[in-house]
Amino acid sequence: MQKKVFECSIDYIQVMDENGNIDANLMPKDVDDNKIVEMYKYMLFARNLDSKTLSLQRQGRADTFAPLLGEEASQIGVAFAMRKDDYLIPAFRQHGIYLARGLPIKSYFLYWKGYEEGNATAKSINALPIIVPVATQMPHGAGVAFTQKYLGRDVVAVAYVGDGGTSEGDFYEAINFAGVNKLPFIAIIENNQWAISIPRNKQTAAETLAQKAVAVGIKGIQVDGNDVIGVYKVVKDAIDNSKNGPTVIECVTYRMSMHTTADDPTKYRSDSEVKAWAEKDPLKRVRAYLVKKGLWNDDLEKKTTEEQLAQIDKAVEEAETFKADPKSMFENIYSFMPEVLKDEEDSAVAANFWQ
Ligand SMILES: Cc1ncc(C[n+]2csc(CCOP(=O)(O)OP(=O)(O)O)c2C)c(N)n1
Ligand SMILES: [Mg+2]
Repeated sequence: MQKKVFECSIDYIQVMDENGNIDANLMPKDVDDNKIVEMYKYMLFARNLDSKTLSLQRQGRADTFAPLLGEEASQIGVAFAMRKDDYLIPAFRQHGIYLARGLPIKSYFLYWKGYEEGNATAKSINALPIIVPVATQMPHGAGVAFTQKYLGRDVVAVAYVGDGGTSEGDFYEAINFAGVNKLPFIAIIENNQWAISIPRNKQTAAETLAQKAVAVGIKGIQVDGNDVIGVYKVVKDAIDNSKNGPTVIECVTYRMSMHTTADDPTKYRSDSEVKAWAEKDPLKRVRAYLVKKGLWNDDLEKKTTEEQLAQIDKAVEEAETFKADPKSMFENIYSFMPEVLKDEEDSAVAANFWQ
């Protein structure tokens, strides 16, 4: 006897195409033109924050960081769909969603200047700190979701991972655990086509990354990650369905810039590839839509950018004049302070070495 015991397929969603045309059948009911303007402003803000951080890094005023250029929709769409009490578990390239969730910009700069105080504020927006070890945040995210379910709260944990991160055991373990326990967990795969210099096609033989969800018995869906409304829609649907269990959402996007400021992408990818993706720029299509409707123009773009840059400059100034409490580097490691660490703290204080 032979029979088919399982079959599957993965849907791809796009609500707004590259030219700013909307598929009315898929348009979420709660998205109107005002909301689209707000989404656009946040995408612009994320882009401005990104370019300012890059310029500071080049001047030696910020540490190395991972730019988000090109990935704005995969973050702002999620931010707009999430509710206030939902938890955000980022990786290391998610400053756009941090910004839209209300993280003070000063905190973001403090982090990239090497001060842990910058990370601590994430708590105030129900977010975990920036997490650099690839995919280790995923089991934490599943744990957060488990806690929320255990406490009977209607709260979802939304965790980010890169295309490269989906090859890590941590990713699989997290979605497997979330599936078994039907957790309110959403895994956002920010598939930007590259894991440093490893292209997506060297990452896995699987045709989509979303289908990894199928192996653990949960829902997987692919979305145009450069379409902010599409991203909003799939995340909103996943939140609405979170009482029934988790969802894996693959946002198909592109890292337009370098992996980090320590990387030179021209060494491993072609200009033509970058140019082709520039056509799919997440801001370009929304701007085209809004301009066509008379809701946006060059003057508004200039004025909004100036206002955003002024806010960013103020935050930079605050971060640059920040006086850290040196003891904080000893105090936030363990829930109690072991003797050996206390000795180190005492001798550092005695030597006054940070002066
Ligand atoms: C466990 C671990 N291995 C290796 C690294 C070095 N590393 C940092 S980012 C990165 C690639 C991540 O690619 P992806 O998951 O696609 O995320 P992206 O950087 O594209 O956002 C690697 C290998 C790390 N930080 N942690
Ligand atoms: Mg990647």
